[in-house]
Amino acid sequence: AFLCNILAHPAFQAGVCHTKFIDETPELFEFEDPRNRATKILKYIGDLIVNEKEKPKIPLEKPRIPSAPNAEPPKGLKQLLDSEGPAGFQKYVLEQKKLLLCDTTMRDAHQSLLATRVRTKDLVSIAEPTAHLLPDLYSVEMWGGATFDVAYRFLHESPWDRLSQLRALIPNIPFQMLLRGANAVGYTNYPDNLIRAFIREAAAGGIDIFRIFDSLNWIPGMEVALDEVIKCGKVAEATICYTGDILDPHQTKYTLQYYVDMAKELERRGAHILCIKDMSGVLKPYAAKQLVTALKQEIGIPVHLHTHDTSGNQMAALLLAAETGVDVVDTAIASMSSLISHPSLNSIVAALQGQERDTGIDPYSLTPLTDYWADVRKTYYQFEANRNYPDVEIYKYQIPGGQLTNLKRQIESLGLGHRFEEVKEKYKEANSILGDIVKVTPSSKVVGDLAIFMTQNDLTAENIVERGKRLTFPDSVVSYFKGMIGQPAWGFPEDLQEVVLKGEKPITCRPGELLEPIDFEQVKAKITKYEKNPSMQDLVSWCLYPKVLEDYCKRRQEYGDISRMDSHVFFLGMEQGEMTELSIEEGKTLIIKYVGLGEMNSDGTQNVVFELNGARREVAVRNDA
Ligand code: 3PY
Ligand code: ZN
Repeated sequence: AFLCNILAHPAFQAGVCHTKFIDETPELFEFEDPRNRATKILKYIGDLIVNEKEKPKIPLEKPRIPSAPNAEPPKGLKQLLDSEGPAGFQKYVLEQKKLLLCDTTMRDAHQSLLATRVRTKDLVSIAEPTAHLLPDLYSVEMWGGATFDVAYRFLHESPWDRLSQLRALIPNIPFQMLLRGANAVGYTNYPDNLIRAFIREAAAGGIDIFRIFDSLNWIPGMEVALDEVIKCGKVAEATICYTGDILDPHQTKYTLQYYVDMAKELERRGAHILCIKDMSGVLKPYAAKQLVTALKQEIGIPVHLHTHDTSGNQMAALLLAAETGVDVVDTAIASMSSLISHPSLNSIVAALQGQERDTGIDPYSLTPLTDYWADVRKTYYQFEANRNYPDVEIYKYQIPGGQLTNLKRQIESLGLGHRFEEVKEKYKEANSILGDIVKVTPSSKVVGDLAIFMTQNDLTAENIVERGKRLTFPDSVVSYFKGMIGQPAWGFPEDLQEVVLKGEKPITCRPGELLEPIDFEQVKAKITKYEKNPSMQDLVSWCLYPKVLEDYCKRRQEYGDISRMDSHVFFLGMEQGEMTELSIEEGKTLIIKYVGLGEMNSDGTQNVVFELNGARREVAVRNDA
């Protein structure tokens, strides 16, 4: 353990230790007794056993993990990108006849279908097979969006560890992340130096392609991120968020011309790739054809299409886009695809076999990945969005895939579950009151929060300005009207703005121009209570969400590192008589058997009896039931 501490010490890793390093670094001698670590882990499981009511309703078998050949995976576009840089990469993508694919299974697919809950352990288990079976992918989207804070908040693990573990196992496929422009991977604008630091750390950690968007399609909100990604020598995939319907003759705002103008501006600002981000799945197939045709005529950089299959129409959209020359499309492994996720990778590969845009991938070679994800998905059944049929109502409501599930949970937690249909109608109404804005994180949260607020307070488009004078609006709505997430293309509705802000003055510039730069040394001082030598990655995460990080650190002190625990144990605890294995470090594995519940103690705790590597162990946990 002492050696581990030396090897893990940031100073050692940075190569700045000297001959007195050991004498002058007392924390190297502070290693935890494995017995203590095991107790913390048993407490975590014991707590779930005593207090978690949601027990598995289906027998859970271990997922079938395909074995990967004992050899390096074939070289892929990651090698081309590293040797030729973004310009060479861009050229390759443009000159390709094949339709290139991004596999979103490790990020957006589970963000949409499973409330973002897939743990690093389950991603790592399939990483090597993915590298071997899909070496020709344009990218694997495996980071960013909501996965970053969910990892800390609900999975008790660090997204930076996820990045480094996956990077080591998938050395051949470019890694892609979703970055919300000046909102980074959060829900509000951050100071410029934090955005830059985040991007530098992500690039150094292994992200190759940054998909950058602004939740109001406001280009100044993407400016700093775009600049920093280009400076880091990585691929800047600048994004237009698709809203409305270009085929609608009454559309006056989100017209074909609006998107073409935005794309041209992004190209002018140095984007390497243009992404059409159809986060709600409202880009109808013939609109995709029209949009891609226009963009391929008007801009010279590759076009990447991202869409959700909520309506069931999006395989058609991808095929029409492929026919009109789209360069890359987003897809997910079949067992994690379709509905509010993305069209199936396996299906498009099969559809294009022998055709002009043949992807070169054998659809039957993907069965091991499909089986694995089908198995793993069962472990997450409690997070399933359970939307099991295509729904064209999405065209009417325009609610992004991930938000649809969240919104339902949010209103259920407010006791308004029975009024979901009403909230959906209010979402539409709230959007039009706000001036028909782009709806994607975090602007979609503004619309969602306003919709719930309107439902709770019986507000309508007609009475909101009058009645709103006496009401305090949700924080996200106030922040929106202050200009803190950027400026909507057609301005704020002034009467409502006045009512919401109650005398406060809104800003019209980039929030980053006004926010104080972060003093990282000062932040460091706050974290050392939990982490003696915080890395820049730790500091950046702390600045993005201080409260979430503090809770994460506290839980880490309480339970230790539980990231290697099997997922069904992590979420549900254990059944009586069940055994599980957990590796806590190289060569040290705990074999845990849950024996049964023990005595209630006078302090309100209850004993839980385990066998740990064959020996009886009891831990006392608080009984909150
Ligand atoms: C995110 O910002 O997390 C999204 O996936 C938006 O579509
Ligand atoms: Zn998406």
